[in-house]
Amino acid sequence: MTKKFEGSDQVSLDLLKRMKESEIESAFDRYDLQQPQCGFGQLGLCCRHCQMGPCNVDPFGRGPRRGVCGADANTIAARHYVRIVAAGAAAHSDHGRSVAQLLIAVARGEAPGYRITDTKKLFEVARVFDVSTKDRKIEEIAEEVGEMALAEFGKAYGTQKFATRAPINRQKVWEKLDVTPRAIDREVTESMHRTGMGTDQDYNNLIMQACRTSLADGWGGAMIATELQDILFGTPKPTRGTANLGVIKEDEVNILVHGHEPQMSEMIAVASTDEELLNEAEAVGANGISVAGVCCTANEMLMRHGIPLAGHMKMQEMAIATGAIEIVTVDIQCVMQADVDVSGYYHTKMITTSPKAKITGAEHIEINDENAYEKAKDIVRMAINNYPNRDKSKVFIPKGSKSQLVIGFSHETIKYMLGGKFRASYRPLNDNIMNGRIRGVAGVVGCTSSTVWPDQQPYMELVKQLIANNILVVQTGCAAAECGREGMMVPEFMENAGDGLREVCEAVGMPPVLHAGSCVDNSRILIACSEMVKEGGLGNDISELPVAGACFDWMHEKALTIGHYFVTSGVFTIFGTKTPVAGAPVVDKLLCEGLEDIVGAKWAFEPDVNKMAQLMIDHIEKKRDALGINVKKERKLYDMADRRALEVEGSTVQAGCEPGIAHSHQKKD
Ligand code: SF4
Ligand code: MSK
Repeated sequence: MTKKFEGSDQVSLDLLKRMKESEIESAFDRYDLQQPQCGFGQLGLCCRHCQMGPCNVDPFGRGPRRGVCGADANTIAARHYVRIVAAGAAAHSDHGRSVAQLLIAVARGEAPGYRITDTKKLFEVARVFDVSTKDRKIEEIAEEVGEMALAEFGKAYGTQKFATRAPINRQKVWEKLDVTPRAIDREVTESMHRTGMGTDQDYNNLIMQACRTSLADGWGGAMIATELQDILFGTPKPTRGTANLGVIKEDEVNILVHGHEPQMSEMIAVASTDEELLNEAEAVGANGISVAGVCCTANEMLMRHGIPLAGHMKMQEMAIATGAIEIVTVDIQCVMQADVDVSGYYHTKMITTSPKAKITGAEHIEINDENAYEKAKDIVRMAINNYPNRDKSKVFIPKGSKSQLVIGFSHETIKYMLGGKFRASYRPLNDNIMNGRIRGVAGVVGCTSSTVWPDQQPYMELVKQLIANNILVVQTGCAAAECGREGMMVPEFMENAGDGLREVCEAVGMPPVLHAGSCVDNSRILIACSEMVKEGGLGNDISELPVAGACFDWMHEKALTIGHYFVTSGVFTIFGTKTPVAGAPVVDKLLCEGLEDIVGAKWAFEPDVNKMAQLMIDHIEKKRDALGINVKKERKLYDMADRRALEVEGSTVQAGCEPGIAHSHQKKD
């Protein structure tokens, strides 16, 4: 049975009820039908890496203690763990590769419809990649930056260039352990090789490869995705937006964009403003064309253009079940195959757009760098032509289900908001942490899943407890979407913060819960942590900062990879699920205790949200004690010499992006 808690997501509950009445199966139904799920799999003790298997190990010692090849529980569980991390790294990184390819195409003039938007960010990335900017055209610089980024995936020698943005002491930890990530593809390939039958059979060595591979994601592929997307589409800055299923318009042509890469959704958004198409929409009786996002595509579009967010991962079927969607257009990752079935109950058409992600039963219209705008127009036109097929008796958009939110807190924006336009700086944040108004910072990120019934809202509970304890919260991914649609990302929500945090939020005019982007954008949090170290006063490494990371409800492999790169970067990280290596207590102990002595941070797995919050609060206070900032003392002012002594590399860009595209487009009279 699904777990049941107290909660209040009435919108999702109403939609699920409606689906039940219409005999439409949801992921929650399928989750129940899957019970009981395989115990060996849940414990990480199932191996099918060769044809002598599948093998499993009985954790109670009543059955086999080894696989046919002799692999024991530790090896099987650690190999399983490494493969999850490798798969997550592959997903984020392949996304990053597409963005690098697009940047090159734009620079060469081969991608009509796209342009370079943020030249400041381009110059910053050029600096990290040692690309000369002197007396060169923007396109030349962009092409070389794109080529350099692409080389990070397959270069024969050397390590990830973005890893040099970490504090020097963190880089030294990685060098000592020999986990500084090499080429991204190499780390993923090597992980697959090592975890095959008969190769790496030492759980310590395997977990070190998980460290290396996860860093290739966080400080490699995912960071490439984030930074190059900012160059192309703009670095997010604070924008007002709306979220929840109420953003779907009863009287307009509705297009849902779902997936992860902004390439497709950006073009759909632009095409929806085309005057000719708006005329066509009017001709079929619609009052305009509305675009809304699901999953991380929603986060990307919301924070760059204020395009509304319909829902997060576990709401994708519900969004279609409003009956008011003409087209769902998807690219990669977190798209449920069942969306085709739900669409089939309505007039809704489902369109796949990436050659990497076709779905049986969906129509495929490939969007590539050269044809993007034309194909996006075709898709919008299909939606318009489908509008007259909408069955009004099936439409159900819950009333009042729309929240306001403020989004777009890139690490540059946070710096700018705190320090001001002319002296963007993390100094005020560090000072407020040192004087105790803010106790620390928590990243509450990651997935939502159908293992958590919508009448419970653990992310809300966790975030409320953290801000009440004066911990500033930064969010990404579906966790951000969940809290955003519940109205937690407006400045007024500071009423729920502790006195100190509220005072700072009032002074700066920002919410106590900051939306920093999609799941690849966790790399923004890595940079923010590095900047905090660079600013001085909070130790010389990320592992000394009073910060913690959390994901209550991880679903995709990417989330575990994110968790592991945060731990390997020095951040205590806690997931609200059972440990994925429960059947191998020795490996679990390495993750949840041993890693602290090795990389300076560790994992925790705690399904009780109250205990989870307390563990994060305790950790932050422990770090404050270690820094000596819980003891009242004379303030140490850092001068330039002190800062130079910290020897930390870091980004210095300020936020900047182009004006947003309106989310709903109505024909001008
Ligand atoms: Fe079984 Fe070993 Fe083959 Fe895994 S690798 S399936 S444990 S024989
Ligand atoms: S979409 S990876 S459910 S955050 Fe990025 Fe959400 Fe997790 Fe997918």
